[in-house]
Amino acid sequence: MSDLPMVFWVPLFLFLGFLPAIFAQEPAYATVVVRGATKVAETDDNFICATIDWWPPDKCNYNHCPWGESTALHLDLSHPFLAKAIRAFNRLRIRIGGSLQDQVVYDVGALKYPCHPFRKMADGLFGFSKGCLHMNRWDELNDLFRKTGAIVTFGLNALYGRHKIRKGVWGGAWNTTNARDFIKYTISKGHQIDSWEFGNELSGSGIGASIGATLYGEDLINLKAIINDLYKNSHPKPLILAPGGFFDQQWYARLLDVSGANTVNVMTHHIYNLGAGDDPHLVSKILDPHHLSQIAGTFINLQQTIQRHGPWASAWVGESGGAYNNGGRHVSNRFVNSFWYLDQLGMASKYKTKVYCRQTLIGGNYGLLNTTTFVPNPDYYRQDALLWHRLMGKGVLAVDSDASPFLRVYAHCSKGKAGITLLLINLSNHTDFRITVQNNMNLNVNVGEQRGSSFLHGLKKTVSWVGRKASDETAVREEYHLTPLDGILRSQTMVLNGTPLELTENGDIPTLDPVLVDMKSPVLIAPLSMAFIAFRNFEAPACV
Ligand SMILES: *[C@@H]1O[C@H](CO)[C@@H](O)[C@H](O)[C@H]1NC(C)=O
Ligand SMILES: *[C@@H]1O[C@H](CO)[C@@H](O)[C@H](O)[C@H]1NC(C)=O
Ligand SMILES: *[C@@H]1O[C@H](CO)[C@@H](O)[C@H](O)[C@H]1NC(C)=O
Ligand SMILES: CC(=O)N[C@H]1CO[C@H](CO)[C@@H](O)[C@@H]1O
Repeated sequence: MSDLPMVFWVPLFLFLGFLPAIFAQEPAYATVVVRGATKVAETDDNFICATIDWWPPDKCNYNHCPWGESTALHLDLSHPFLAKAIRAFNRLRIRIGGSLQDQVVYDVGALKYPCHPFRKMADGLFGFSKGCLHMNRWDELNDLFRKTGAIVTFGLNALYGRHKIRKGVWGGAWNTTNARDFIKYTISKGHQIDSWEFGNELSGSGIGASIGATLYGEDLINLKAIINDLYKNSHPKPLILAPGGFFDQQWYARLLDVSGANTVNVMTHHIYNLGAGDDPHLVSKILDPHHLSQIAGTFINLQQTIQRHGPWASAWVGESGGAYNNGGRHVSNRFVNSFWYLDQLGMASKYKTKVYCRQTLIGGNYGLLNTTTFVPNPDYYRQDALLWHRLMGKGVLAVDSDASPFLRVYAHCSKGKAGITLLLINLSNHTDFRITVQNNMNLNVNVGEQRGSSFLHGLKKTVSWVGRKASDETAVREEYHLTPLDGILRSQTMVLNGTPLELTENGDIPTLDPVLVDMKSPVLIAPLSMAFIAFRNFEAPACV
């Protein structure tokens, strides 16, 4: 290394610094082949979405009450970090919904209830009374959304006017009056709503309450008529989403059959594939490729159901928090959760999901922002949230790899520029992957290091290259490596290319800069790390 000029010492040091385990580990060589002509799916322009829930501060599980003042009725909308965090996405989707949404009444029109927040009620659904949304609070929420460019989905109260007919099953007609008055008010105020969702977790056997698919389908025909009437002068009209529950093949099929062509625009489903928030095995499930892949079956079955029963509809993940009952304490808001979240984003988009809503933007243990300080947790920056949003375009490409299942690989068209971006997730705790990336159209895009040649040699080439010709964008690729601070999986601080990500003194989101690496060197992925790798000059006709 002594022959390197001074100018190269800094990048070399950084490069070594963010791959701490590199000399200690056995490398594994792998080849990743991207099929640049084959688009397997396309997401919405705004794929990343986060939720705001309705839980009151006294919602507790496992002797812990992690919501605080973080939900739709309580959230401090004037907190400067909140607006900055939303605005940084330059169009974050926000879905307002959750378990209590079907017990929300809107303080508008002929409402007969006094406007009280949720209160503990032993025999209430989920242990709470009805709760009420004041219209001035609704206006304030919309002011925040307008000034931050958020794209809003709002979940309507599908239990309004119904009653319990037997344990866990609700019946009777949905009383449309309150929702209609609310939508009318919303339009009169000029609040822009991208989509109205009907009900929360009432599908199949339901969570707390369920409704038969036939009745639900009929309600959706009524809701469609209301939307068409109230928005008769608007083009396009807001979308209708349903049912915002757990996928149940028969129930979803029936819903599409009964509601009929073009009634439901989006079939939403929820994912909590890590189990209960107090499961002591959350971390091992997150790092287990077999466990992560199990949910693929749900994505595939949902696609088939839509193909057969409602090809006019698309699929969104309307809510997904990993672990249910508020998420896992010291897990869902830590670095390690990003392995799950990033992988979910990759898998969901590969299986034709248009939008993915993370539970939550703020609140519970799974918030992207800290509930009390509003400082971003690791997942906010992760692949999933901000980096994904900035780097991954909507075209999803076919990709093959000969690596072990512990290396997870996803390929997208780059966002807003030429070429492709790979997401690589290394779930192994001891294997460095050295990856040669190839284009099946042009098998020598990245020649990579010859197997067996020394890593230092490759590194030296890489570093000196950056120094000499960094302006030639086509001969370098951009790499964003994500690791936990001090190598601690449960760290709350995410490290990007060796630099811990922290808000600036003004509470602004830090810049997320790549390192530039010579195209000819292999891609190195350290154990238990993730990386986005952007290639500019990658011939991908599917992306044009
Ligand atoms: C529906 O709810 C409204 C109040 O929002 C109430 O005035 C009306 O009587 C209800 N309709 C039925 C059929 O219960
Ligand atoms: C939020 O941040 C505070 C201050 O850093 C910390 O003490 C607290 O544990 C964080 N909350 C969560 C749920 O991580
Ligand atoms: C990797 O994980 C296994 C099982 O979880 C553990 O036994 C082993 O010590 C770990 N290796 C390293 C290098 O951390
Ligand atoms: C090929 C490989 O690296 N396999 C290892 C991946 O990591 C897991 C757990 O960290 C090991 O059990 C595998 O042997």
